[in-house]
Amino acid sequence: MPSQQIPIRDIPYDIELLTRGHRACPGCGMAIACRQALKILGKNTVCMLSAGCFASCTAGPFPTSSIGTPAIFGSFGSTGAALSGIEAALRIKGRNKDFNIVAIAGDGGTADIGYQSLSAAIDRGHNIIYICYDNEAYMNTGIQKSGSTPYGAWTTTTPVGRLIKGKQQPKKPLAQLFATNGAYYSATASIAYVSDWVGKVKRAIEVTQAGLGPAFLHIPAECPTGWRYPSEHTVELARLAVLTGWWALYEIEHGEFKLNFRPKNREPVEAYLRPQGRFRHFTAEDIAKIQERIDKDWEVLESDMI
Ligand SMILES: Cc1ncc(C[n+]2csc(CCOP(=O)(O)OP(=O)(O)O)c2C)c(N)n1
Ligand code: SF4
Ligand SMILES: [Mg+2]
Repeated sequence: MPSQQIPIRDIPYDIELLTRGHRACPGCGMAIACRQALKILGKNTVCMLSAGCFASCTAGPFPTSSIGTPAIFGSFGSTGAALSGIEAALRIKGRNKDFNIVAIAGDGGTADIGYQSLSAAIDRGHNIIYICYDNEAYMNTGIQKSGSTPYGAWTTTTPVGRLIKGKQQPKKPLAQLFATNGAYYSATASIAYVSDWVGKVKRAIEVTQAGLGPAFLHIPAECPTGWRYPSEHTVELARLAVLTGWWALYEIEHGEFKLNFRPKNREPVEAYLRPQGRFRHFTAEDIAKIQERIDKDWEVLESDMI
Protein backbone atom coordinates (compact mmCIF):
# COMPACT_ATOMS: atom_id res chain seq x y z
CA MET A 1 0.00 0.00 0.00
CA PRO A 2 0.93 3.66 0.16
CA SER A 3 4.00 5.36 1.43
CA GLN A 4 2.22 6.27 4.62
CA GLN A 5 -1.16 5.07 5.77
CA ILE A 6 -2.89 6.28 8.91
CA PRO A 7 -4.50 3.36 10.77
CA ILE A 8 -8.22 3.93 11.35
CA ARG A 9 -7.73 3.97 15.13
CA ASP A 10 -5.39 6.96 14.74
CA ILE A 11 -7.81 9.10 12.73
CA PRO A 12 -8.93 11.80 15.18
CA TYR A 13 -12.34 10.81 16.50
CA ASP A 14 -13.04 14.17 18.13
CA ILE A 15 -12.17 16.42 15.18
CA GLU A 16 -15.35 17.01 13.19
CA LEU A 17 -15.13 19.92 10.78
CA LEU A 18 -18.21 19.14 8.74
CA THR A 19 -20.57 19.92 11.58
CA ARG A 20 -24.25 20.79 12.14
CA GLY A 21 -25.42 18.48 9.37
CA HIS A 22 -25.40 19.41 5.71
CA ARG A 23 -27.56 19.25 2.63
CA ALA A 24 -25.68 16.76 0.46
CA CYS A 25 -27.77 13.84 -0.79
CA PRO A 26 -27.79 10.66 1.33
CA GLY A 27 -24.85 8.45 0.37
CA CYS A 28 -22.84 11.32 -1.13
CA GLY A 29 -19.22 10.22 -1.62
CA MET A 30 -18.05 13.86 -1.65
CA ALA A 31 -19.31 14.45 1.91
CA ILE A 32 -17.51 11.32 3.13
CA ALA A 33 -14.24 12.23 1.39
CA CYS A 34 -14.26 15.81 2.68
CA ARG A 35 -15.19 14.85 6.23
CA GLN A 36 -12.29 12.40 6.36
CA ALA A 37 -9.84 14.91 4.86
CA LEU A 38 -10.85 17.71 7.24
CA LYS A 39 -10.19 15.47 10.25
CA ILE A 40 -6.53 15.41 9.20
CA LEU A 41 -6.30 18.99 7.95
CA GLY A 42 -7.67 20.26 11.26
CA LYS A 43 -9.01 23.60 12.39
CA ASN A 44 -6.05 25.65 11.22
CA THR A 45 -7.07 25.36 7.62
CA VAL A 46 -8.23 28.02 5.21
CA CYS A 47 -10.58 26.55 2.63
CA MET A 48 -11.14 27.95 -0.81
CA LEU A 49 -14.39 26.60 -2.22
CA SER A 50 -15.23 26.25 -5.87
CA ALA A 51 -18.88 26.44 -7.00
CA GLY A 52 -20.39 22.97 -6.83
CA CYS A 53 -21.97 20.49 -4.43
CA PHE A 54 -19.40 20.95 -1.65
CA ALA A 55 -19.81 24.72 -1.66
CA SER A 56 -23.57 24.72 -2.20
CA CYS A 57 -24.69 21.73 -0.13
CA THR A 58 -22.21 21.48 2.73
CA ALA A 59 -19.68 24.23 3.35
CA GLY A 60 -21.11 27.27 1.64
CA PRO A 61 -24.66 28.31 2.44
CA PHE A 62 -24.57 31.13 5.00
CA PRO A 63 -25.70 31.08 7.83
CA THR A 64 -26.03 27.30 7.85
CA SER A 65 -22.52 26.46 6.65
CA SER A 66 -21.45 23.09 7.95
CA ILE A 67 -17.70 23.70 7.73
CA GLY A 68 -15.73 24.44 10.88
CA THR A 69 -12.84 26.29 9.22
CA PRO A 70 -12.61 29.70 7.57
CA ALA A 71 -13.93 29.25 4.04
CA ILE A 72 -14.02 31.51 1.01
CA PHE A 73 -16.50 31.01 -1.78
CA GLY A 74 -14.93 32.54 -4.88
CA SER A 75 -15.84 32.63 -8.53
CA PHE A 76 -15.99 29.28 -10.26
CA GLY A 77 -12.97 29.62 -12.55
CA SER A 78 -10.55 31.34 -10.18
CA THR A 79 -9.99 28.81 -7.37
CA GLY A 80 -6.28 28.29 -8.15
CA ALA A 81 -5.64 32.02 -8.44
CA ALA A 82 -7.49 32.84 -5.21
CA LEU A 83 -5.75 30.01 -3.37
CA SER A 84 -2.33 31.24 -4.43
CA GLY A 85 -3.32 34.76 -3.34
CA ILE A 86 -4.21 33.47 0.12
CA GLU A 87 -0.88 31.63 0.34
CA ALA A 88 1.09 34.69 -0.78
CA ALA A 89 -0.74 36.97 1.68
CA LEU A 90 -0.15 34.62 4.62
CA ARG A 91 3.49 34.20 3.58
CA ILE A 92 4.04 37.97 3.54
CA LYS A 93 2.51 38.16 7.02
CA GLY A 94 4.81 35.30 8.12
CA ARG A 95 1.79 33.16 8.97
CA ASN A 96 1.76 30.61 6.14
CA LYS A 97 3.13 27.85 8.40
CA ASP A 98 0.22 28.36 10.78
CA PHE A 99 -2.37 27.17 8.27
CA ASN A 100 -3.08 24.54 5.67
CA ILE A 101 -4.14 26.43 2.57
CA VAL A 102 -6.59 24.17 0.79
CA ALA A 103 -9.00 24.22 -2.13
CA ILE A 104 -11.92 21.81 -2.29
CA ALA A 105 -13.30 21.71 -5.79
CA GLY A 106 -15.35 19.50 -8.06
CA ASP A 107 -14.22 17.97 -11.32
CA GLY A 108 -15.91 20.61 -13.49
CA GLY A 109 -14.16 23.32 -11.48
CA THR A 110 -10.85 21.50 -11.86
CA ALA A 111 -10.73 19.72 -15.21
CA ASP A 112 -12.52 22.47 -17.14
CA ILE A 113 -13.32 25.95 -15.89
CA GLY A 114 -10.63 26.24 -13.21
CA TYR A 115 -7.96 24.34 -15.14
CA GLN A 116 -6.04 27.37 -16.33
CA SER A 117 -5.91 29.12 -12.96
CA LEU A 118 -4.90 25.94 -11.13
CA SER A 119 -2.28 25.13 -13.76
CA ALA A 120 -0.78 28.61 -13.32
CA ALA A 121 -0.85 28.34 -9.50
CA ILE A 122 0.99 25.00 -9.69
CA ASP A 123 3.40 26.45 -12.20
CA ARG A 124 4.26 29.25 -9.75
CA GLY A 125 5.00 26.61 -7.10
CA HIS A 126 2.70 27.86 -4.32
CA ASN A 127 2.56 25.72 -1.20
CA ILE A 128 -1.10 24.87 -1.59
CA ILE A 129 -3.19 21.73 -1.28
CA TYR A 130 -5.83 21.21 -3.93
CA ILE A 131 -8.45 18.50 -3.40
CA CYS A 132 -10.57 17.56 -6.39
CA TYR A 133 -13.61 15.50 -5.40
CA ASP A 134 -14.66 13.93 -8.64
CA ASN A 135 -18.31 13.04 -9.15
CA GLU A 136 -17.59 12.97 -12.88
CA ALA A 137 -20.06 15.67 -14.00
CA TYR A 138 -21.41 19.12 -13.13
CA MET A 139 -23.76 17.65 -10.55
CA ASN A 140 -24.89 20.76 -8.72
CA THR A 141 -26.46 22.21 -11.84
CA GLY A 142 -28.11 19.02 -13.07
CA ILE A 143 -25.60 16.39 -14.26
CA GLN A 144 -23.86 18.01 -17.24
CA LYS A 145 -20.73 16.27 -18.58
CA SER A 146 -17.27 17.52 -17.62
CA GLY A 147 -13.77 16.74 -18.90
CA SER A 148 -13.66 14.18 -16.12
CA THR A 149 -16.81 12.29 -17.10
CA PRO A 150 -15.76 8.81 -18.24
CA TYR A 151 -16.17 7.57 -21.80
CA GLY A 152 -19.67 6.30 -22.54
CA ALA A 153 -21.35 7.73 -19.43
CA TRP A 154 -24.84 9.17 -19.74
CA THR A 155 -25.27 12.76 -18.55
CA THR A 156 -27.94 15.31 -19.46
CA THR A 157 -25.57 16.81 -22.06
CA THR A 158 -24.28 13.44 -23.31
CA PRO A 159 -27.58 11.65 -23.82
CA VAL A 160 -28.00 8.11 -25.05
CA GLY A 161 -29.69 7.95 -28.43
CA ARG A 162 -29.53 6.21 -31.78
CA LEU A 163 -26.38 8.00 -33.02
CA ILE A 164 -24.45 8.79 -29.85
CA LYS A 165 -24.42 6.75 -26.68
CA GLY A 166 -23.16 8.87 -23.81
CA LYS A 167 -19.89 10.81 -23.66
CA GLN A 168 -17.63 10.26 -26.64
CA GLN A 169 -14.34 11.45 -25.14
CA PRO A 170 -12.13 9.83 -22.48
CA LYS A 171 -11.69 11.07 -18.90
CA LYS A 172 -8.83 13.49 -18.22
CA PRO A 173 -6.12 11.91 -16.03
CA LEU A 174 -5.93 14.83 -13.60
CA ALA A 175 -3.36 13.51 -11.13
CA GLN A 176 -0.96 12.74 -13.97
CA LEU A 177 -1.62 16.07 -15.68
CA PHE A 178 -0.93 18.12 -12.56
CA ALA A 179 2.14 16.03 -11.66
CA THR A 180 3.66 16.80 -15.03
CA ASN A 181 2.47 20.39 -14.60
CA GLY A 182 4.77 20.66 -11.56
CA ALA A 183 2.86 19.54 -8.46
CA TYR A 184 5.46 18.23 -6.00
CA TYR A 185 2.96 15.65 -4.77
CA SER A 186 0.04 14.31 -6.77
CA ALA A 187 -2.07 11.34 -5.73
CA THR A 188 -5.29 9.44 -6.34
CA ALA A 189 -7.39 8.01 -3.52
CA SER A 190 -10.71 6.37 -2.62
CA ILE A 191 -13.18 6.69 0.25
CA ALA A 192 -13.18 2.88 0.51
CA TYR A 193 -9.46 2.95 1.42
CA VAL A 194 -9.60 5.45 4.26
CA SER A 195 -6.13 4.83 5.71
CA ASP A 196 -4.61 5.42 2.30
CA TRP A 197 -6.71 8.55 1.68
CA VAL A 198 -5.98 10.29 4.97
CA GLY A 199 -2.32 9.23 4.75
CA LYS A 200 -2.17 11.10 1.45
CA VAL A 201 -3.81 14.16 3.01
CA LYS A 202 -1.14 14.03 5.72
CA ARG A 203 1.63 13.77 3.11
CA ALA A 204 0.16 16.78 1.28
CA ILE A 205 0.32 18.74 4.55
CA GLU A 206 3.95 17.71 5.14
CA VAL A 207 4.97 18.66 1.60
CA THR A 208 3.35 22.09 1.68
CA GLN A 209 4.45 22.88 5.23
CA ALA A 210 8.02 21.98 4.24
CA GLY A 211 7.76 24.47 1.38
CA LEU A 212 8.34 21.82 -1.29
CA GLY A 213 5.51 23.00 -3.54
CA PRO A 214 1.90 22.25 -4.49
CA ALA A 215 0.03 19.06 -3.64
CA PHE A 216 -2.86 17.77 -5.75
CA LEU A 217 -5.26 15.09 -4.47
CA HIS A 218 -7.85 13.43 -6.69
CA ILE A 219 -10.61 11.37 -5.10
CA PRO A 220 -13.75 9.95 -6.78
CA ALA A 221 -16.97 11.22 -5.22
CA GLU A 222 -19.57 8.53 -5.78
CA CYS A 223 -22.86 10.27 -6.53
CA PRO A 224 -26.09 8.28 -6.20
CA THR A 225 -28.06 11.13 -7.78
CA GLY A 226 -25.98 11.52 -10.93
CA TRP A 227 -24.65 8.00 -11.31
CA ARG A 228 -28.10 6.51 -10.77
CA TYR A 229 -27.60 3.88 -8.08
CA PRO A 230 -29.13 3.29 -4.61
CA SER A 231 -27.45 5.48 -2.01
CA GLU A 232 -26.53 2.60 0.32
CA HIS A 233 -24.05 1.24 -2.27
CA THR A 234 -21.64 4.20 -2.20
CA VAL A 235 -18.74 2.63 -0.32
CA GLU A 236 -19.21 -0.74 -2.03
CA LEU A 237 -19.03 1.00 -5.43
CA ALA A 238 -15.93 2.93 -4.37
CA ARG A 239 -14.27 -0.35 -3.42
CA LEU A 240 -15.31 -2.04 -6.68
CA ALA A 241 -13.77 0.81 -8.68
CA VAL A 242 -10.42 -0.12 -7.14
CA LEU A 243 -10.83 -3.92 -7.10
CA THR A 244 -11.80 -3.99 -10.79
CA GLY A 245 -8.87 -1.76 -11.73
CA TRP A 246 -11.23 0.96 -13.03
CA TRP A 247 -9.56 3.38 -10.58
CA ALA A 248 -5.88 2.98 -9.65
CA LEU A 249 -4.47 4.21 -6.34
CA TYR A 250 -1.08 5.82 -6.87
CA GLU A 251 1.06 8.78 -5.93
CA ILE A 252 3.67 10.76 -7.83
CA GLU A 253 6.13 12.54 -5.60
CA HIS A 254 8.75 14.78 -7.18
CA GLY A 255 8.33 12.86 -10.45
CA GLU A 256 8.56 9.40 -8.87
CA PHE A 257 5.54 7.18 -9.51
CA LYS A 258 4.38 4.68 -6.91
CA LEU A 259 1.46 2.30 -7.31
CA ASN A 260 -0.11 2.03 -3.86
CA PHE A 261 -2.42 -0.91 -4.33
CA ARG A 262 -2.30 -3.87 -6.71
CA PRO A 263 -5.65 -5.69 -6.71
CA LYS A 264 -5.09 -9.46 -6.70
CA ASN A 265 -7.12 -11.19 -9.45
CA ARG A 266 -8.85 -8.03 -10.59
CA GLU A 267 -12.64 -8.40 -10.63
CA PRO A 268 -14.39 -7.94 -14.00
CA VAL A 269 -15.21 -4.27 -14.60
CA GLU A 270 -18.81 -5.29 -15.20
CA ALA A 271 -19.21 -5.56 -11.42
CA TYR A 272 -18.52 -1.82 -11.18
CA LEU A 273 -20.47 -0.71 -14.25
CA ARG A 274 -23.69 -2.73 -13.99
CA PRO A 275 -25.09 -1.22 -10.76
CA GLN A 276 -24.95 2.29 -12.27
CA GLY A 277 -27.81 3.65 -14.35
CA ARG A 278 -25.47 6.03 -16.23
CA PHE A 279 -23.93 2.94 -17.90
CA ARG A 280 -27.22 1.07 -18.34
CA HIS A 281 -27.01 1.28 -22.15
CA PHE A 282 -23.66 -0.57 -22.31
CA THR A 283 -23.82 -3.79 -24.32
CA ALA A 284 -21.69 -6.84 -23.53
CA GLU A 285 -19.44 -5.71 -26.39
CA ASP A 286 -19.03 -2.19 -24.89
CA ILE A 287 -18.06 -3.70 -21.55
CA ALA A 288 -15.59 -6.08 -23.23
CA LYS A 289 -13.90 -3.07 -24.88
CA ILE A 290 -13.62 -1.26 -21.57
CA GLN A 291 -12.22 -4.40 -19.94
CA GLU A 292 -9.65 -4.64 -22.71
CA ARG A 293 -8.56 -1.05 -22.12
CA ILE A 294 -8.26 -1.61 -18.36
CA ASP A 295 -6.20 -4.77 -18.93
CA LYS A 296 -3.85 -2.84 -21.21
CA ASP A 297 -3.52 0.04 -18.73
CA TRP A 298 -2.64 -2.42 -15.98
CA GLU A 299 0.02 -4.08 -18.12
CA VAL A 300 1.74 -0.69 -18.07
CA LEU A 301 0.98 0.04 -14.40
CA GLU A 302 2.43 -3.31 -13.31
CA SER A 303 5.46 -3.14 -15.56
CA ASP A 304 8.53 -1.05 -14.83
CA MET A 305 7.74 1.20 -17.76
CA ILE A 306 6.71 4.06 -15.49
C1 LIG B 1 -18.82 31.07 -14.14
C2 LIG B 1 -19.90 30.16 -13.66
N1 LIG B 1 -20.52 29.35 -14.54
C3 LIG B 1 -21.47 28.51 -14.12
C4 LIG B 1 -21.81 28.44 -12.80
C5 LIG B 1 -22.91 27.51 -12.35
N2 LIG B 1 -22.43 26.36 -11.62
C6 LIG B 1 -22.46 26.33 -10.28
S1 LIG B 1 -21.98 24.85 -9.65
C7 LIG B 1 -21.73 24.25 -11.20
C8 LIG B 1 -21.31 22.81 -11.37
C9 LIG B 1 -19.98 22.50 -10.78
O1 LIG B 1 -19.51 21.24 -11.20
P1 LIG B 1 -18.31 20.58 -10.45
O2 LIG B 1 -17.18 21.50 -10.36
O3 LIG B 1 -18.05 19.26 -11.08
O4 LIG B 1 -18.87 20.39 -8.98
P2 LIG B 1 -20.16 19.51 -8.54
O5 LIG B 1 -21.35 20.36 -8.72
O6 LIG B 1 -20.21 18.32 -9.43
O7 LIG B 1 -19.91 19.17 -7.12
C10 LIG B 1 -22.03 25.19 -12.18
C11 LIG B 1 -21.94 24.95 -13.64
C12 LIG B 1 -21.14 29.29 -11.89
N3 LIG B 1 -21.38 29.25 -10.58
N4 LIG B 1 -20.19 30.13 -12.35
S1 SF4 C 1 -25.66 15.50 -6.44
FE1 SF4 C 1 -24.11 13.93 -6.02
S2 SF4 C 1 -22.24 15.02 -5.39
FE2 SF4 C 1 -23.99 16.46 -5.26
S3 SF4 C 1 -24.65 16.33 -3.11
FE3 SF4 C 1 -25.90 14.86 -4.30
S4 SF4 C 1 -24.78 12.89 -4.18
FE4 SF4 C 1 -23.37 14.53 -3.53
MG1 LIG D 1 -18.62 17.39 -10.45
